[in-house]
Amino acid sequence: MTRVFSGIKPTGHLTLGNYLGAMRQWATLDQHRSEALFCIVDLHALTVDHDPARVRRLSRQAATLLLASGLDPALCTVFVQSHVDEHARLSYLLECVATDGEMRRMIQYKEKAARERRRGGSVRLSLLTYPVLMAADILAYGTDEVPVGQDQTQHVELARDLAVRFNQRYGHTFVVPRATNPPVAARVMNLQDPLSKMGKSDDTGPGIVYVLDEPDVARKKVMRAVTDSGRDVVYDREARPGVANLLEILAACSGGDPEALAGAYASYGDLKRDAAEAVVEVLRPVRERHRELCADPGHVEGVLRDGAERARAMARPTVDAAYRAIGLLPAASGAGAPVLNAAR
Ligand code: AQP
Repeated sequence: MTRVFSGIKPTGHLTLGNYLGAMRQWATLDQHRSEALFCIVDLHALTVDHDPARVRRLSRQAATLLLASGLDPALCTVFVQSHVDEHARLSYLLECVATDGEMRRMIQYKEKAARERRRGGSVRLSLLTYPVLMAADILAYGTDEVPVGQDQTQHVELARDLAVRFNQRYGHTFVVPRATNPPVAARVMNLQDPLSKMGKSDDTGPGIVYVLDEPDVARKKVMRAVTDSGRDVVYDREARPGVANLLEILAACSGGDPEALAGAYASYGDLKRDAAEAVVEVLRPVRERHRELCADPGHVEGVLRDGAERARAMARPTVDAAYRAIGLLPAASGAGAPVLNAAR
């Protein structure tokens, strides 16, 4: 059976981009057709300036939202990255396989490092090495497929490269994974700045629809989306990025095709109204289920506890094999363990 792994980082409130680009496909497709693991990758949230209490709160909220979006612990494994030591254990080995140049070429690193510098902050070393930890997240589970939005495709490519390099140098240890993207909305753009991705840790509040936005708030954000100077509704990502973004959002929410939908609209106003309603409707059941789950925090905790146990058992054999393959001496365990020959 295909093994699928993907994760979500508790760096902010989850957005429409996270939902359409990743979470929805995990719930409607991936958990049914594969052996799937979905992870709150909290260690990744420490790569930028963070408030510890907020990371804890957002981690709980992200876990609750994953379940609210339809992930079913009977069908898949939902857990928190820091609860499974194997991720960090493997990450160090992969740092010994990755190169400094590879890390500095990562687009997210360049963008986020520039943003930290603009804010007057310093860039954490972990921001540079985070794609290696992400590779460890993926490779520890023998993952075949990684369903992600387009922004994460480069990091999955790196995981592939590291798997291949490790296998060539030290013997076959890792499955070589590949990224999969959703057919539409693989890159939902900021409604106020349609040339930038809608990101949960961005500063432009009105351009970001959060999964937990009240319907009126979400509606207003879509109605105020920046469009373009033209008047006719055409689907052209290059020339009309604002309108193209609205068409893609509408298509993703209503099941249509952005190009075909463009022909059905005579004005931007009508398109915005329909896109706004479609967004509100697609998020409504998630918000409602989230409210119910918040009333039972013990349930979410139990899911995460069981998930971590299952994940540990799945990751350990591969990570142990990587430790042996790369040349590290296995730890002797208990009475009767072999005595090491000091001469070798
Ligand atoms: N705008 C987006 N459109 C489509 N997919 C998106 N994803 C994120 N933003 C969009 C996908 O959501 C999954 C989880 O993302 P993540 O938490 O790992 O972090 P990210 O990719 O860095 O997303 P953000 O929201 O932009 O976080 P910050 O602001 O902290 O960097 C991934 O599959 C991602 O592709």
